[in-house]
Amino acid sequence: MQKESSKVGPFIRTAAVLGVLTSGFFIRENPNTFAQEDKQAQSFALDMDPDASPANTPASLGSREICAQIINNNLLDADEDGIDGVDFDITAQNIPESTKMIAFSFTLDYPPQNLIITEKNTNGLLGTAPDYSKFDASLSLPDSSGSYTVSVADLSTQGVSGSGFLTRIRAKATDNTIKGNFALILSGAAHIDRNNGVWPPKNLENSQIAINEECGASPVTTPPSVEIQTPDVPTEKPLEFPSTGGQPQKNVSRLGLLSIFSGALIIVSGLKIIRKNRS
Ligand SMILES: [Ca+2]
Ligand SMILES: [Ca+2]
Repeated sequence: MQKESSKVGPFIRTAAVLGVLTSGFFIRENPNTFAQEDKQAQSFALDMDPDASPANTPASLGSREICAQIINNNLLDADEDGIDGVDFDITAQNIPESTKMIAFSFTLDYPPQNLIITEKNTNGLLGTAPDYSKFDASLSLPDSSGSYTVSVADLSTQGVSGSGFLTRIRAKATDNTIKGNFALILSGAAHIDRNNGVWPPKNLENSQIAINEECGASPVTTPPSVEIQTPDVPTEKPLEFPSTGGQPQKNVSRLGLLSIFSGALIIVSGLKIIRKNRS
């Protein structure tokens, strides 16, 4: 991302900042004023077993499992998909046709003393868009920070609606796991439409990982830095950037998309910081 940003220069960074300021204004001044029923995804959710029948696919969702168990014993057992590791999905439900997705972003908070994120697959719902051309601005892997941000855009910008998995993640046990049930928490989640609109889902649905004990065997430990709350109020109207005029376009330029995406990333990052400061 830094490499791409350096190409687009100060103009784009200015546009991104304008986007943040515009978004912040509407979020503060117009909470819940505008009907958004047909603009937001129904949910972004964590599903701890993507393969349980019916399985999740890029364009459909099966059952949702809220917990998976790892037994850290160097054997393939419990709910593991690899030795002492599990695969889980971040899914999107009902992205509306009126705000077809050209990019998405979210942050996953997880217990760093227990898990390390080693792999991800972002060829989910966004990958079903016509002429999909992936631009992946996610943090690098492996990640052991306890907070991992995924951000992916489709440079073809034709958009996609519906339901499916957004990202499939492989997480493995660390060498120093602590027994217990631990929360996995989504924040800073949104999809971005072809008109530059940034739309948080109506609901965020979290999950848990059980380490060396059964799911539900003890109360869930939540990371102290994370405050669980309802999603942020969406922007009142599409963000407007000088490079695109804020109007729907059949072929948004690469430069324009990068400006949109940069602005959106800063927005969701800023909202996350605001939430953490409140807690
Ligand atoms: Ca499932
Ligand atoms: Ca094991």
